[in-house]
Amino acid sequence: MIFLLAIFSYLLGSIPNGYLIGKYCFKKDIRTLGSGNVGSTNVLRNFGKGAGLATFFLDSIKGFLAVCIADKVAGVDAFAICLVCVVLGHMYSIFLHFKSGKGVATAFGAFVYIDVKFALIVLAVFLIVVIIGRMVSLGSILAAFSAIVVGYFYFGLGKLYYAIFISAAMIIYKHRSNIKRIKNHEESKIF
Ligand code: NKO
Repeated sequence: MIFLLAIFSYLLGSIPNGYLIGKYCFKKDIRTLGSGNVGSTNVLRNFGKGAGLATFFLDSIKGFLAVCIADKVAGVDAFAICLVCVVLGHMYSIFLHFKSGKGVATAFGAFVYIDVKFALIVLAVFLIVVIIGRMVSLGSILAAFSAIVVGYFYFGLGKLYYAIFISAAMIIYKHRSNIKRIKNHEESKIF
């Protein structure tokens, strides 16, 4: 059962909302624009607020739904695994030749289901960094880092924490081109 839920989560995560919105609403391939990322920041950058918000909402829903369904069907062990799978699906989509998003909105949606207070702490870190640093990527990287630190104190060592750790570490890894740009003072400032 857990295996089926994991596959389902990966496929759900693979749905490339940002790419689909670009293709069907704007007749453009988001992967060829801006940072080339299919995430909501790049969609907002290129197609405006409505498209960016829709992408954020739909990408978050994928994370929320994957852990919610896994929890209802099979409990905490399943939803820890499905958290990693839905984020992996978003990052390495089977529909986009395994090159897609950075996992931020999808992990956030899953965090909201797992624990709203924990999600709000991570969101606060994201917002503070974005307001001060004026870079969404830096906000995402430090929010992911905060999830690793805060998650340890909040949930303690266990399957759920390991899943949060792996998801957040993957998010940071997926931002490596952003990290290079930040170091070279070349990262785009809002947005
Ligand atoms: O195009 O490379 P880019 O500059 O687009 O994009 C960098 C960006 C990629 O991520 C996204 C999704 C942005 C979502 C923004 C709203 C997020 C609000 C919640 C943040 C909570 C962070 C959770 C971290 C989970 C470990 O970074």
